[in-house]
Amino acid sequence: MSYKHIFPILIAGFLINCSPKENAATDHPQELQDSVAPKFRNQPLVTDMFTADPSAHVFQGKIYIYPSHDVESDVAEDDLGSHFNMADYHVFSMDSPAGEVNHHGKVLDIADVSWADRQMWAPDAAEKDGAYYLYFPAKDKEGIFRLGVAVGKNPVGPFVPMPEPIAGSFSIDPAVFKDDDGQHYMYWGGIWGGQLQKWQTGEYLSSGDSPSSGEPAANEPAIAPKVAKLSEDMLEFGETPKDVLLLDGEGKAITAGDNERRFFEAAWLHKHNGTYYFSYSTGDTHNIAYATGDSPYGPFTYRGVLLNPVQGWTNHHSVVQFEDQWYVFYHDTQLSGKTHLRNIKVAPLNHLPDGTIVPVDPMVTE
Ligand code: FUB
Repeated sequence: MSYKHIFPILIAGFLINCSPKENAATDHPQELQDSVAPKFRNQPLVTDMFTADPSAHVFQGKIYIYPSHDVESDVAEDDLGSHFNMADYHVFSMDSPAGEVNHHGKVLDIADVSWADRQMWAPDAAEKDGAYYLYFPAKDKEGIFRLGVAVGKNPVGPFVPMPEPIAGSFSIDPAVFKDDDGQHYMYWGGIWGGQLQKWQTGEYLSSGDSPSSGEPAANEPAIAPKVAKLSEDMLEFGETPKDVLLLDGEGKAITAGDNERRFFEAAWLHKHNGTYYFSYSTGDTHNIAYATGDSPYGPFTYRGVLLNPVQGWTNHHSVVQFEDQWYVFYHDTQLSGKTHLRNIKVAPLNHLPDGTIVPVDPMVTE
């Protein structure tokens, strides 16, 4: 991903891009500045630290959130997201989406993960038979992203990491879906800084320094995210990973040049009324898009945008049902204005009778 160049963000972008005369914010009275400043529809859930990539689940009747823990570090900003240099995970819970947010503290530190070297990116969690599993990406000592798993006795950890990454794992952003029959599936992958394009032969191939080098030609099928059943013990892939096929409305593969719709990172799966919804970030076009299918393996047909671009380059979400209402958890950069220092938020999400989703607009535009 190219996290260096902050997306010219909605109305904030308007301010930045204005002519000097229009942009003379200090010349304007406060009311006028307020009228053109970004208006956030929702407020940060956590304000005393930076949090991102919120994976939310209902365990034991409560909402648990597993986010990335964004930090400032001495690593220089680059187009591969090296400055997203996170080193631990914290867990949060809420009795309801409108309730107080409880911080359960640090549950895993990179110092305790023997194989991991840096960049603990977007995690997820799952429950099976009363045990809890925290899945996370990190770069190994060779600078290659792998997926790790850590095990806990309750949703708030602490989590004890396995000594090796999941065998055969690669790239970033693991998301775990439990189907109605109890089978867990992992979805993952991310192009550019997430390295998925380097694995197209099944082996890691350095594809050059540009974040997008190694991508197919614009008219070829886009790089596919991955899916695999998890093993019975939740610690391994239970099968050879498969491609998740994303199709357009005519049954054709979405192409690499279709930046508004092609997969970039941040996979998530939820099931509503028997339909599987695969949602994901389109990266450099900043949408959270969704596609539907009849099987957890897909193929999934593109249906639209679930969450419009947020303030900040990255867009990353999770979708969860609490009681009778669905919610989208997401992040933006309201607190910092910096693309690598994000804050998590939540908004209601609504499915229509025809199976489409009403897009959530994170900004108030009217
Ligand atoms: O938080 C680091 C990375 O930023 C995540 O892994 C991506 O999905 C993006 O949100």
